[in-house]
Amino acid sequence: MTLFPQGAVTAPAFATPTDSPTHHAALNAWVADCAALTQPDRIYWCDGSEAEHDRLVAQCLADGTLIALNPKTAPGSFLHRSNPNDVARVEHATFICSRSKDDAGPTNNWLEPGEAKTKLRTLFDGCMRGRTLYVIPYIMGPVGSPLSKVGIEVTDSPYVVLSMRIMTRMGKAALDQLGTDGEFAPGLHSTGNLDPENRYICHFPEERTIISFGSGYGGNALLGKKCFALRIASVMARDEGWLAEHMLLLELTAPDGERTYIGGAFPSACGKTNLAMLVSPLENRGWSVRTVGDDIAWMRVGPDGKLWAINPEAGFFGVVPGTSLETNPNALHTIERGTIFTNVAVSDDGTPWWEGKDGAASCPYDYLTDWKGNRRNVLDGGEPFAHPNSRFTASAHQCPSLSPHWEDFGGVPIDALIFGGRRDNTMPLVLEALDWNHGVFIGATMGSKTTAAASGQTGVLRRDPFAMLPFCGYHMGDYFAHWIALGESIPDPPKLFAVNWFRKEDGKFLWPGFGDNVRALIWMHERIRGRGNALETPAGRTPLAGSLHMEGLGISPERVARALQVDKVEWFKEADAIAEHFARFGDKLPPELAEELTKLRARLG
Ligand code: O2Y
Ligand code: MN
Repeated sequence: MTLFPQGAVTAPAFATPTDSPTHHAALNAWVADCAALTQPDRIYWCDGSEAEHDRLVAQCLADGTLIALNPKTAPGSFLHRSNPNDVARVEHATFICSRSKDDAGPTNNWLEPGEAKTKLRTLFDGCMRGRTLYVIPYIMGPVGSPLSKVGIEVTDSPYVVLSMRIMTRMGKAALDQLGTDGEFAPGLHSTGNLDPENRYICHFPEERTIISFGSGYGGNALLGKKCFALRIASVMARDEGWLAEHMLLLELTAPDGERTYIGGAFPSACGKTNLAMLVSPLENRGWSVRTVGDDIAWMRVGPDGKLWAINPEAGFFGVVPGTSLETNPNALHTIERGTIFTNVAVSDDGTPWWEGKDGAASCPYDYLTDWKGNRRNVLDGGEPFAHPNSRFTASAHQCPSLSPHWEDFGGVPIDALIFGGRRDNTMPLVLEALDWNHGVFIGATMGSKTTAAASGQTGVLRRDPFAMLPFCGYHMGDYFAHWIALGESIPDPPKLFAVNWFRKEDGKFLWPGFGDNVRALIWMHERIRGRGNALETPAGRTPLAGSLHMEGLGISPERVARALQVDKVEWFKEADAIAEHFARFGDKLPPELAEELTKLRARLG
């Protein structure tokens, strides 16, 4: 595999395979190629050991990449401050470099692969001079699982190495899994000089390759996450007949011990991590929720005809602001120790702080150092102290609600998939699809109101099919067709549902959300087993009055009914908006979805 075929590169002496811990010829050749282009002073192959971690942390503390936090209030945790111009994913600088523009589709930025490589070659030329090139072998998925895949990230960022160590199974285990000729997805990353004008997150789907330049932040730099596990993996999944989805995975256990596994697609900022780590208010009645994953699911048909899913990640890269004992106690406990915080505020005694941390209580500090490093009086107002997209990176093992099955080799058997969004109206609290194609129609037409956390205009409805708009590595029309086709090949498919926790009346949320969302999950559990009463509406099936578990819910049955209502006038408008949305996909829109729209209109009368 030659990453930069026009580079005519000669590997420097230190990049010979004899210095590498692997006899994987393609991997050694590729690392040598990267090194010849970027010209680092050193090449370091990460083994994932504790000793390596400690050395890297010491180095990062010494050069200011990390700041140690209070060992009593945040043991083993560190603060990283990113460049203020580099604080989020950059959709405008994210490219799908497929050979044909048509394969990238209307929802992706496209660059011709040769043109992209020419541009990238110039940017990467000598960019690691004076620096260390780290080779990170990593596994997405449980070690040794047939559902796992190996990636290699070459980077010049020790922060990326430390983060990938949390987010993936990294180091020797990955090289062992790869052997001497296993397949891997190559990734090359450099923070470069962090010039936003020279920021490129490029994906070459046919080569399963990722090249990222000019950002050190999250999804742009931790290449195993959005770049590999979604954009590249979605193409692999299309080619190989499986699904790589932007979905949380959770386990719901009933009082009789029966378990239901649910995958959920939600756009960013819709409370996905909160749902994955939900604390059930009905735990004392035997209904509990455990976490399998909070962001990504890889799913395949198993020998029993069901869809089986793994969480390819090993940690959480979650939004910090708003995380409190009230909103997400499991996340709060997860990040009590051993966590890398990025762009949060810090108190004078080195305790990490963010807006919403204290819930209803007021901030206990007089002064805080904000995410940019400025010490300010908390009463001064002004910009938030923690960046709204500040993040925690923490191992899944630290999560108190982690399911014992979260890294089962074969994955967990999926009973239901849910599509959610943040909508003021139209979409009821919970809706069961009439059949597979209707469920795909629901996924394909998902919409969500944009929030401050996303770039662009806020408060407008953005259609985000399957919550994959920024993450699908190929034409979204083909992606819909893949979902339709897969439905026919799953002998025992999951039931499909829509949810909307955010419906409003007079500017106020109708539904309390958070832990009470378990009530919608319980109804799904019942429906899957042929129980739980449903009302047929033109939009799908909703819980019939009395069929939602209401014990301890602090709102009236009338209010619940309004949260569940399917309003025909709203749905007529929705059908028109869907037609407009579908027009984007031209002749790539599967006829089955056009037919679903016709059927919706017919049901509406
Ligand atoms: O801003 C970033 O780089 C992270 S975005 C992100 C991180 C974790 C999980 N999901 C997302 C997302 O945008 O969906
Ligand atoms: Mn996500």
